[in-house]
Amino acid sequence: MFIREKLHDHNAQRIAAHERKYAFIQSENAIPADLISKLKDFQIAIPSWALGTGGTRFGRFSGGGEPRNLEEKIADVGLLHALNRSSGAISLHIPWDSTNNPTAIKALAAQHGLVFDAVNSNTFQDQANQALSYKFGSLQHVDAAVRKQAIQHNIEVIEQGIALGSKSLTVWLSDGSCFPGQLNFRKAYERTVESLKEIYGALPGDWKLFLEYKAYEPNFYSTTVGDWGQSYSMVNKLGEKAYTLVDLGHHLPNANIEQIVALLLMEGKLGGFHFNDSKYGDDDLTAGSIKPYQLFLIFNELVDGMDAKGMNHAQDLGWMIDASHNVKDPLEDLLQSVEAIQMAYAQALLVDRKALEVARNANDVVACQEILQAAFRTDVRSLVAQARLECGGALDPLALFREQGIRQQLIQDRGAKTQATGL
Ligand code: AOS
Ligand code: ZN
Ligand code: ZN
Ligand code: ZN
Repeated sequence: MFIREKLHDHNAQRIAAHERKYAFIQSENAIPADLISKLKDFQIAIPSWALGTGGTRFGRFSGGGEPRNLEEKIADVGLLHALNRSSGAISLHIPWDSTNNPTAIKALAAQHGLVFDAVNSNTFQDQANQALSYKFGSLQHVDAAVRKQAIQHNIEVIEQGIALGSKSLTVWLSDGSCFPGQLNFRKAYERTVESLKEIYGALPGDWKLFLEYKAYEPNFYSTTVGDWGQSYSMVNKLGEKAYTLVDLGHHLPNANIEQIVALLLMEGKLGGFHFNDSKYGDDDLTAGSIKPYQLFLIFNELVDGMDAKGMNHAQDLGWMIDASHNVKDPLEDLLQSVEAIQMAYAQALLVDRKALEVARNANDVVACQEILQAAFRTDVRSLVAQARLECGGALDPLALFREQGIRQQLIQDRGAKTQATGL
């Protein structure tokens, strides 16, 4: 469906304007020599569950043309990647995306230039064919048989991931309690760690385990992996392949996420991200749509911390989006998220770190703020567009998506009432 020549025409129409903007930013700023190549290397994995309109407990409104199966989800991510050349990976959720033909699925992904990012397990729902219920938790459950079932599920997810060439498992647990007294916190913690140890034991040598934390929801009194401290203490007990995963929507209001990120990174236990944005809680809105300055400040810590450790920005952490909502075309939304993430990254690469350190050491608070905000207030869209152009992507992916009537074509091919699996 995606037509290469159309991309060529699209870029040809926009190239003169782009070159003006790109020349301007270069004349006005000291752009690090490797900034464009860093942007080109930076890939952001797309979660399979964000390809359909998301739901809330109040309802779900499909926009039509949503992927009906894993093959169509891969095609959607392939489309995004063809447009922006920055979405070269897909993150699957098992059992929503289970396959009994991993070889064919892997080959299909490769045709689109995609690899498989972290695989996600699911012990927060009961599946139709499931023997025991997760109503009162999974890895924390008081009944060893339920824990065993949840452990076994995670091991199966690892096996599916191995077959697809994935290299990490993301565990997010809804385990916790809704009312005071329901749970013995200490025992729930210990049972969870014991269960995680068994899962960890099934990880191949070159894999990572990401343990995601979340303050609340669906449990509203306590969550067993409720904050970065709980996740951090658990991953430390597991071993060197276990890391904490930060989902930007999983904190209590006003948490200083950039500081959390800096410290986890310093401790060598930051594994990766679920990018999204929020006003209130785990809102899963488009990255950068509510608090773009916070996103920039997070990237500022990432660049600083990764450089201090000599880490590879593109490869050494897991970069994923976790978003889902009701009111936008999911593919357009993902294009917006990817661009917002790239812009925050580009701005962080522009920070004059030497000057910042000098200002800090002189306690020149005003200069510190000026240095950070000078980078944040730079319009870096032409830098991100240049990186896309050099990779064979579109100068304006969203515009090309619309010009090509891609959603209309998807509705034609798949139907107006399709609904992708997910929440
Ligand atoms: C849930 O709130 C978490 O963000 C998880 O990452 C979850 O697995 C994902 O949202 C898919 O449901
Ligand atoms: Zn998440
Ligand atoms: Zn979440
Ligand atoms: Zn979220």
